Formats: sequence, C-alpha cells, structure tokens
Amino acid sequence: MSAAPDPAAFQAEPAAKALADRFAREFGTSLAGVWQAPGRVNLIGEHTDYNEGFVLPFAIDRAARVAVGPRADSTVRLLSTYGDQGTVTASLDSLEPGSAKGWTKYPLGVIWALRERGIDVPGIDLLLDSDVPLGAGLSSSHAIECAVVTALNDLTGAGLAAEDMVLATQRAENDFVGAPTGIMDQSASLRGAKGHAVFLDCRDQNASLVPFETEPAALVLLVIDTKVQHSHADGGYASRRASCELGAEVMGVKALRDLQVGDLEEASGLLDAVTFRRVRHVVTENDRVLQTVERLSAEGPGAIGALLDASHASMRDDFEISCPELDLAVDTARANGAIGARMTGGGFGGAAIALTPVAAEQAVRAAVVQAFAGAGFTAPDIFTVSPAAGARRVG
Ligand code: GAF
Repeated sequence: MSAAPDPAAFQAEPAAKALADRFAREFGTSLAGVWQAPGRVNLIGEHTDYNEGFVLPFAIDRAARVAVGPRADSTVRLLSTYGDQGTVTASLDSLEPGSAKGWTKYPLGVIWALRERGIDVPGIDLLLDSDVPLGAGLSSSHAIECAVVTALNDLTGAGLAAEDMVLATQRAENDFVGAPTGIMDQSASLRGAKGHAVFLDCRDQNASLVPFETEPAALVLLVIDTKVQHSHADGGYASRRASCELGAEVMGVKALRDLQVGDLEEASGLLDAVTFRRVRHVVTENDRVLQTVERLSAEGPGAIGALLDASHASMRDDFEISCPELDLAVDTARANGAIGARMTGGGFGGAAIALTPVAAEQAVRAAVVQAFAGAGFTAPDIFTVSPAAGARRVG
C-alpha cells in the first residue's frame, strides 16, 4: 500500500488534485490517495449478463472519483460534492444490508462486501465526486463502487484481481443495496480500455478488448439521456430476471446462455407467451453480441447499425423494458441520420445511444430536442461519449 498521494499523478489529473485539496479542507485528516472509475455505455448485450451470456460495454470518459484516507478507528466518514446528505458517519461493525441510505449505500456496500470476504478494511474518510449523470443508465452507482473497491484493494493490499473486484461489487449491489444486477457494469468500469469495448463472457468472466473507435469512421456515439429516472431495485428488473430463470428451468438448461436461436421453435411450444418473449430477447441478443463483435473486427463501427436497431426492437417488444421517451429518442435519431440506435442499460428509463455520422450529428440533436418538446417530455440531455480507460489510481 502506498500511504501518500502521488504529486506527479496530480499534475496529470487536475480534478484529482482539486478533490484532494477539498478532502484536506473537509476532513483535516491525512489522505492516502485518489482513485477513479468510469461509468459505462453498453454497446450491445442487454439483460444477458445474469443469463451467463455475452455483453459488449465500454468504459466512458465520465467517472466517479474518491479521495480516501485510512483512520485509526472503526469509523467511516463519507461526504460527496453533490447531494444534501452532509457528512455521513457509520461504524464498520454496524454495517448490514439495509443500514445505509442514498449514495452512501454504494461505498458502504463495498466495505461490507470486502469485510464479508475476510478483508480487513479499516475505518476511512472518503470524499466522492462524480461527473457520471445520476440515474441516466450510465451506471453511476457502479462507478462509485468500482472507485471504492479499487481504492480499498490498494489500501488494504488485498491484491484482488479484477474478476474478484467484480464479484465483490456485485455482492455489494445484490445483498447490501438490494438490486439483483449482474456483472456487466462493474466489468466495464474495472476492465475498460481507451478505444475499446469489453467483450465479456459472463459465464466465466473471460474478457477481450475489441477496438471501437468512432472517429476514424466519421461517426459519433451520442448518448440521449431521457431524464426518466430508473432504479434496478424497482420490481421491473427483478421480474425480468425471474422470467429468465423460469425459462431456463422449463427448457432444462443451466442458464439461457445455453439456448441457441435454433432452440426457439421448441421453446415457443413449452413456454407461456410472456416467458417465451423474454427468452427470445435473451437468446437473440446473445447472438447479436457475437455478430457485433465479428462485424466490428472485420468492418468497423459503420457495420453494426442494424444490430443496434434490432436490439432495441427486441427490448421494446419482447423484453418490454423500453418507455415512450426511449422509443422516441431512438426513432427520431434513426429518422434523422443515425445509422443505428438503441436504449442502453437496464431499461424503464435512462439513456439511448445513437451511432451517428458526424455530418448528421447536429440534425439528430436538434430533431430529438424538438420531438421531446413536441411530445411534452422533459428536455433530454445529449452528449457524445468515447471508450476510455478503466478504474485506476489518479493521485
Ligand atoms: C443493469 C445491471 F446492472 C446490469 O447487470 C445489466 O443486467 C443491465 O442492467 C442490463 O443489461 O445495468
């Protein structure tokens, strides 16, 4: 463990230096360092992770950052640069599922999960900052968890591999926060790399980096944040997961990953109509991920538009996790020049992505803003993202 911040790193990361200075003002205790972890956009492969299938997310150029210092006692003090919770104090020994509120669930959940693994996490002071939009489907909560697990892995000298940090943050999310999510978001945040998407087999966490750069193809990837807030702890996510588990059980497989497109005919005779549609989404989505990886490698991002469109249609019609705002964003982007568009993330709100020729970017932006105004929806936030480095120490 390195017990002091690295001044050279601070020169490269002014935001980390600003956070360190604020940590000193707020806590007045000694700082060990600053760590950051990005949010993610999932290019394709939705609701496939907990079915042991394939996903293709990438880490984005927006991140959560934590300044952390160890304490000599078993107290945790948490403060964020946003929100209105003020400084929250907790005792390591009283951490248990349901004991935390607001954003503090995420760092406290990680501390709890690491201690459950037998890692001796000390009391800490922690200051959080983040420029990942909250509730926008870009995994702002996992970004916090991944920044914290990376910091604590370094601080405690636990030596966890990325795969173990993924499982620790999943445990925090599932058992402490209470959201039955898979491993995609943490894997993107912890394992992402600049200019690449992470092709992950969620059965064994085998990952490879697939080049994904829009600029050489004269494309941009637009994120359209619909401002419709969603939460994975709400019932919709859990009910989709339950349908998938039922589908796998009836089909006699360990997970839906074990079904192929050719098995769907048999499935249609064995499953009730709703479960069949849920299963069809997962099975065809896995296939689309594999096709996307092939096309990206052989032809580049200009060749994946139709797969993004098909993924959206499948989530809208079969998995039924879209909403009018997401559909309008996708349809309007497509009608105004995007070569492919889909909702991204868990669904029921959040963001859509639109792979758009640079020449059509302004037209797509203007048309989406106009369409939302015309429909009486809250104005969306539209911005570009590109694949960035994964979690790391920045000071
Ligand atoms: C959320 C979850 F956190 C992921 O694990 C994944 O299931 C995703 O929804 C849907 O693909 O982001």
